[in-house]
Amino acid sequence: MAPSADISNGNAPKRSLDALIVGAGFGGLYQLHYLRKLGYNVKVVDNAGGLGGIWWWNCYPGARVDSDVPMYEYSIENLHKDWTWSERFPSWPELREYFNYVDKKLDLSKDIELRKTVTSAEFDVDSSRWNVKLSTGEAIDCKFLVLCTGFAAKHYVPPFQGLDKFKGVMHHTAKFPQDGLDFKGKKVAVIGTGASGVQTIQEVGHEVADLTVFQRTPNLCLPMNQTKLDPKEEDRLKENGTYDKHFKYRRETFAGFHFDFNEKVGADDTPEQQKAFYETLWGGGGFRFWLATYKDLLFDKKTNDTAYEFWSEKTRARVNDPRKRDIVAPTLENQPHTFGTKRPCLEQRYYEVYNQDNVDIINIKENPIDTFTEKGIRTADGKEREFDIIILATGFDSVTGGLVQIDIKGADGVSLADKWSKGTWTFLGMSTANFPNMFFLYGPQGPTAFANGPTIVELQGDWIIDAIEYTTKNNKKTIDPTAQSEAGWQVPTSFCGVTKHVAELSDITLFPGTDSWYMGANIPGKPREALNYSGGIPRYVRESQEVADKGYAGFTFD
Ligand code: N01
Repeated sequence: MAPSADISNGNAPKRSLDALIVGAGFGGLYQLHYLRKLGYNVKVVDNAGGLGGIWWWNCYPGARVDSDVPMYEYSIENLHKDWTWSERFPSWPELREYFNYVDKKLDLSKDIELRKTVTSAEFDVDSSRWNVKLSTGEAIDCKFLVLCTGFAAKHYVPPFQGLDKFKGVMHHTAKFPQDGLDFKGKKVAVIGTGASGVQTIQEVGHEVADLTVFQRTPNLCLPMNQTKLDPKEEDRLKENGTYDKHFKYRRETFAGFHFDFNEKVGADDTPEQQKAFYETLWGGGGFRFWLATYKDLLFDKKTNDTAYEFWSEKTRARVNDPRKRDIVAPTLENQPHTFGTKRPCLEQRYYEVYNQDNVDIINIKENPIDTFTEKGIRTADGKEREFDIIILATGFDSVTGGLVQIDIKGADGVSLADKWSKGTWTFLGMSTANFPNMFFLYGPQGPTAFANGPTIVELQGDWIIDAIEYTTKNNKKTIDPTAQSEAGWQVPTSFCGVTKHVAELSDITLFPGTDSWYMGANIPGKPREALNYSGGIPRYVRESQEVADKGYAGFTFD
């Protein structure tokens, strides 16, 4: 369909599209490629200055992905054949290069518009189309709106007292300067010890004059076991079908990796056997100690305790100073939360950083931040520390924040933000009632945070593309889930064979006992709820496919 000559409110020409995709990360590019192949007139818009979604924004020192090669890449169009990673866990610059490679291979850029923010989208009942406005003043009307904004599109800055008083350099990790920062010889503070904080700390610790970490909750980090990859060996693995095998298998595992939970529960093994099993997982590196361990790790506190104790002993042995050791790696008696119910992150030399004399850590649960000052940060004990640079590694309004920050109004004129203000409602984690022809992936009530990104992006991506095709081929103007289907969005667990709703399912795990972004608990005032589908990818795919196979049961068509 050619652009129409209508004039929008901003006096810019109003364009008509079959589909507008928001976000140029893994999800958005996948949608663009396949919808375009099917003949749709489609564009991607993204507020970033380049491709890669979160990997355009996440350019803080040491940022790299926690999924090992070849998990964090597309499995489509033989893209892997002509691409070689240099490290087992790729860094952000290499991830960006990968996106540029994919762009060239699939000729994507001609349909991608960067540095444009979608500010609003309103469904027009008369035309059955979405009216979308961009930050540039442009307007677009489209039949389908596909939100590929990821789970971390809205960063979070806590309302610290005096925040605007600080005269030094201050950045959030997700808004880091694209041309970097010189940390050499500087007095630096890092607030937050999630994945972003841990990676920043271990990267800058050796070059700063002085580093102070403000930690509220210890991160139960796992060894990354980073290695350089040999291109010849990678070629061999591609040629002998290993990559293809991994790509197939990742669709069949709970979390979309090339490993899966063990068939055993913790109680099946003696303490000695447990220890030997844990050693193997630990040595394997990556998320194996989390997502390839006993299948009741996230259900049974007793099993969980054995994992925590193993982690604690391993980690405490690496930190020399007893005070710092107790802060970063508490013993089981003082454990901050059950293991794995808050996202562990992978580290390379994180714990050794605390053995440096120029690095200190403050437990802000005991000694909270009182106020930011012109020169630094004052804590509750009255001590003011001076800094040249403060890094806020304080996370995101995760999963829902990136969606509801866009002013999206559905068929009944109610905004998505209002609809989800007291809790999130979706069908299959990809659609929500009264927002016809609108789909989202890697969002709430899908496997999102419990899944390797590219795996679930391809699976949900295919489902959404099929739903769009079904609607189009059947000459329907709209597809919209019913309120009943979203109310009944069942989330059975593959562990216990019990069928429960999202919240009920979550209640049988150890997740609700932990304050984490998985539960929306990191943002003051945000409803506390299970934001992710915890039944695992195979079950999720089966259920979504059943809906499609039954002619999109649970959806209405107009
Ligand atoms: O954010 P986080 P992140 N006062 O929410 C602390 C993915 N990711 O950007 O734990 C003081 O995990 C907060 O403390 P607490 C990955 O999925 C992946 O690090 O709430 N501190 C916490 O320590 C990850 O899980 C990669 O008590 C405050 C930190 O800030 C997700 O993104 C790399 C505070 C926030 O940690 C988010 O990671 C980066 C306050 N008021 C990100 N508020 C890789 O793949 C919050 N904090 C490697």
